[in-house]
Amino acid sequence: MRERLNELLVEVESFTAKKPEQVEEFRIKMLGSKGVLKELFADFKNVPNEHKKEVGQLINQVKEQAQLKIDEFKALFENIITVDNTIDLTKPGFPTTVGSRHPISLVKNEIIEIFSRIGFTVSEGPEIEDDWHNFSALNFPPEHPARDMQDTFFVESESGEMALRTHTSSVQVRIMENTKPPIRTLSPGRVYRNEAISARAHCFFHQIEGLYIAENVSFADLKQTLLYFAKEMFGEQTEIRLRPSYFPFTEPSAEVDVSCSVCGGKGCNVCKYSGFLEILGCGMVDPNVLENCGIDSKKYSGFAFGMGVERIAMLKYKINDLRLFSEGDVRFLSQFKAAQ
Ligand code: 2NM
Repeated sequence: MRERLNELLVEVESFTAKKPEQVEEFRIKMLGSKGVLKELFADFKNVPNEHKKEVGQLINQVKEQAQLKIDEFKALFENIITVDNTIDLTKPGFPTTVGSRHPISLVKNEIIEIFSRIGFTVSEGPEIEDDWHNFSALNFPPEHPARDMQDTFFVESESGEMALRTHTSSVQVRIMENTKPPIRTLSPGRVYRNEAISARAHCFFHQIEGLYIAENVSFADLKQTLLYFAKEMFGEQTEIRLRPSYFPFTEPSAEVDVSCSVCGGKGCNVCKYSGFLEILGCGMVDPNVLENCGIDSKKYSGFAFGMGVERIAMLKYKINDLRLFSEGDVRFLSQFKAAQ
């Protein structure tokens, strides 16, 4: 009988249930009116007197343990948390899965960090703009062919025709209108262009534009600032190259290339054997733009630059399709650094 009781004790202690039915089955088997314990109590009279005490204690132990198990699983299935000293409340919880930062955010934050070290602040503005802030103030006259450079999404509104901003220079117009120089600011944000979506083009992307306006700001200041940025972003060995270009809001204007960080400028398939990669556009702010925004162009001068965040992220992480940035595919996104 003692052997049978010890076996039962092991059975009770190892009992687990996945469904309430299993708990009921167990209760009937152990404590029911035709259950195992009923049988054992009935047999108890046959136990020799000298063993009665020991066997009696064992039977009670099996009964109590079985009842505890039943209570425990009943509580579990009814979602009741029983506080007893068999639960360690100081145990750490199950970890939740933490998401990762989007590569656009990672690169944007890195660029902001680099420029903040030389005194640039961050300014933001609306994504739906009027003609003045997106075009006219920036030296795009009504019929200027430069308006065709950017296929714009127009929006009808009660206050007239509005547009989804085609660049974040519109934010800088607002800053210039409201701030007395010196101005040193960075405008990150989403911009929109009416383009067919492909691996190389999208109808929206992210830009960071920089603006520095003070007395005696020169093209040399612009070049040195961009060289500092290129070295911080792509490594100390990085060189920059400026090519003449055209933008309506800057004169002179330039396109900036950095030496290819993959081949060190020797030529490879990433830089198409040119040794250089185009990363941004820049120039000296056109005096017309300064005057449009109420800044005295005889006293002040400034430089501005703009870059596509996707383009920098593609170079940095060797991504070959723009669409990956906006499709939300977790297989792509989870490869980037976890959020803190
Ligand atoms: C670029 C290239 C060159 C630019 C100009 C201005 C402003 F507001 F000062 F006129 N902001 N950003 C600029 C200049 C942007 O992006 C490729």
